[in-house]
Amino acid sequence: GKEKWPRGDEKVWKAGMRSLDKDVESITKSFVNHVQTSLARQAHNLDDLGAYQAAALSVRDNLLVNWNKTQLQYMRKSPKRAYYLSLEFLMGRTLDNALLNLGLKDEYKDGVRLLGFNIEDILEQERDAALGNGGLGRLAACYLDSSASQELPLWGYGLRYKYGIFKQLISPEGNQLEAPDPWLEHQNPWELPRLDVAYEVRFYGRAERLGDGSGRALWTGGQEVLAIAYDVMIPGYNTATTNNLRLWESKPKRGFDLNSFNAGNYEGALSRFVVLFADFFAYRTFGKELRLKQQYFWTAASLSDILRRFKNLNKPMSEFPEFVAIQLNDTHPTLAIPELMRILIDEEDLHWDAAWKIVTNTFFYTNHTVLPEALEKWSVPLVEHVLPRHMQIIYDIVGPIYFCTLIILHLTCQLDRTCFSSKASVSFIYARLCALTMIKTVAVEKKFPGDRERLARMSLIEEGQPKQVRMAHLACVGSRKVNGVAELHSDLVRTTILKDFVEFEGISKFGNVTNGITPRRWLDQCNPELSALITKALKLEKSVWLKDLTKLEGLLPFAENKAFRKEWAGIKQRNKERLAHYIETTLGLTINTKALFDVQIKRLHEYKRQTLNILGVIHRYLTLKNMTPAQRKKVNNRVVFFAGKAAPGYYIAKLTIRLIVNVARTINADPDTRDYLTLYFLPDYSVSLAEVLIPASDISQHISTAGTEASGTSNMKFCLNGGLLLGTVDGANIEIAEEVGESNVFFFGHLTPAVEDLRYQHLYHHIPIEKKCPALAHVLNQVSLGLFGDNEVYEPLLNTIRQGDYYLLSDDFDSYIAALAMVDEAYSDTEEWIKKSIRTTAKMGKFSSDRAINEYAESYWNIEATPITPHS
Ligand code: GL7
Repeated sequence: GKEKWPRGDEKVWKAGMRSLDKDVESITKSFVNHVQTSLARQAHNLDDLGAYQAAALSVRDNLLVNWNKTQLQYMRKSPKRAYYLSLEFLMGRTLDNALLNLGLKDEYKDGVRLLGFNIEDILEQERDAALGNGGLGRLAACYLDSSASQELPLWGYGLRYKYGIFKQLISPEGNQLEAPDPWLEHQNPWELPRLDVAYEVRFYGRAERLGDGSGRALWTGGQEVLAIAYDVMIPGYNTATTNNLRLWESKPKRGFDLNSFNAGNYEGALSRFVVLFADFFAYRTFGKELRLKQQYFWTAASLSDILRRFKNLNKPMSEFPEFVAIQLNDTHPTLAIPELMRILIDEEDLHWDAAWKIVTNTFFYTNHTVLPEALEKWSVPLVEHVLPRHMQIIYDIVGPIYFCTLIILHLTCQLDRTCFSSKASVSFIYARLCALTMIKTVAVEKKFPGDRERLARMSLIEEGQPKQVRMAHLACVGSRKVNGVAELHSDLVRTTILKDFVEFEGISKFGNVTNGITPRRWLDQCNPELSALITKALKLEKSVWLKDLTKLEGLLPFAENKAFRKEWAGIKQRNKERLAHYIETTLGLTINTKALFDVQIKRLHEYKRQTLNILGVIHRYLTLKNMTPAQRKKVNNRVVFFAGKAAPGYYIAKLTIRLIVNVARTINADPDTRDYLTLYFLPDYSVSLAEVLIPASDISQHISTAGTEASGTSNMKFCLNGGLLLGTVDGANIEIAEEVGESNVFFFGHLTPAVEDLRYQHLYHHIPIEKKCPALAHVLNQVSLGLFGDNEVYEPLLNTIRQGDYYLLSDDFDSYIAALAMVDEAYSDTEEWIKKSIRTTAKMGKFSSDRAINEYAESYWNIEATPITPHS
């Protein structure tokens, strides 16, 4: 029977419940209370950091009021829920966002002022939660904000890394140095340890098939660890809905490992897993086993948690996909597919086909890159070692395909020993030849008779030494639907990396959801003055347009209004001054704010072509040097900003940073040119730094080789803040141009379909760079000759262009320089420029992450908004 609750007298319970703070008085009371009882401090010894902690704890109390209501109502209404599995969540700071979403910004500002503090100083105390690398991790954070704001029942699942992405330091020579980011050093007020929510996760050991033809197996031995939950509250904007982000920490199962402890390896004995990999390519070069264990630890714990919640509903297992949708953010959580199969078959006693049906109706896979070097592959021996049962299951998924391949190739006698390691395995797979799934596989052969290459291409296992599991193929066959992150990228997914699967499974499985960004953080918070001006112009409540960003279109007529343009430009100017002030106080550098601000901020990567940008800057510098002083006076002043981290092992990317730093040193010191052109590399790029840089930009650069940047999301942030875009015809740039009109963006460079041919030409019909692109050759030579010091140091970087030029800098350089000139020309016409800026912001409605999350909810997950009633 069900226990009655609450225990005791309901009225007494209700009277004891905390309610939301609404006025300054209750806020100051709660603040002082936390100073006294949570921090054990007093008025006389409270600094800004302490004040931040007290403010954060009192805000957290408010979040928890809503969080509790939300979780209770989800439990009572039991709607279908979605789960967003992401190895990265790049949250940035929380306090300001929580205040905005709760609608308590002004009250807190007044409250802390009464107590002798300044809210801005308090906000500055918070460290970024930087549990991610770049766009993929920040996208996950924006989607959490939007899911709560759109009242969707969605939880995030991730890892509670002990260290965030490394802190980037730049040495005097211009080298990137990496320092750890122990972000949990001070207690983190935004998380709630759930020491009672714990699951066991196993690694290694032995998996033995039962040999009864059922496909079931027993997985025993090895090592077991515990996953412990930490919850992070995710408040929606202007709604009571407060969703959850559950992060897992690892703990040894029994006390701790005494052997390691005695050997002085205390840290190692505790949690080894929870370090962030500082690059989505990094796992290829080191720590592969650790990364595999991380991925499994996190997916296994998350699935256990999801299953426990589902079981509370008392529904038959077959209804699982009617209550649960699981989104795989890239292939990182793909082990969830064999893991759910394992649970359903080995623990829940389901038949293979019933289990496979559940799995393939539960998962959804988003691909975030088509770059071959970034597609995850796991070596078969490694998976066999760490996760022996999962390797069997993966083979059971591919088995029939394999079998067919072998039959087709008339090689049935040479059954691969590692593949079919036991008789039981062979008989199981053989049994399944007759099962339904097989009919499909046989259909490959029927549909494409004799197409051996196709079968090899489609296999989940890549031949070679060692064999490798292709995670994108596994994610694809195990999911209900697959999508890319911008129109062009989704097309590339359909026509390149998953082409065979499209032909086999039908195009309707392969969709697109163009990325989005949350306008709360990326406009209202980071650019409050612009937000206020927009509210005034639109004559709408801020809460209306911030939740329906297409309302920004109402700004279009204001482009023709001179007084409005003046206000608009004034805000841009003050944002430049804010950035200059920030740089002055943090780096001690003085920035010329009467100049065009040109910004490229993103991870350092050859495909993103920061090199093209810096070579363009050098070209500009050399041109200025050749001018007379009178000629120079006619040139637009330009300040170029770079920021971004390079993966610690990525030599060429680090060399690019070094070149930027040393070019900056030379040209910023040159009295001939420094009034017209200066250059800065801002160290330690982060979400918080982006929030100061983006509103100050006139032009931002998104100049990847066509077809390589899946979407990009900072491009949307700049444009939302009235910065214009200089870019290639790639990723979401294309859709931005579609919205704002091509006359409001600066496009250049070759298009995606040309890229393959150009690369072929580089290889087989090489034209020396002096002939092909003299302007670029000249720039390269100046670097080689030591104009920026560092003789010889840059040769490996320059040689990537002189030889092979995989990212096509020599093909795009001339049109890039021409596009920069067009920017100059357009910027000279100030009024026209401001019009472009206003029109750009006005047409950014499509790129709200609210739109994107609703597309996932409707067309993928089939979940519905579940409003939370504040009083219950
Ligand atoms: C990325 C893409 O490179 C980027 O273009 C995209 O905007 C982002 C979010 O979809 O995903 N893919 C990837 O692996 N990383 C990205 O930032 C790290």
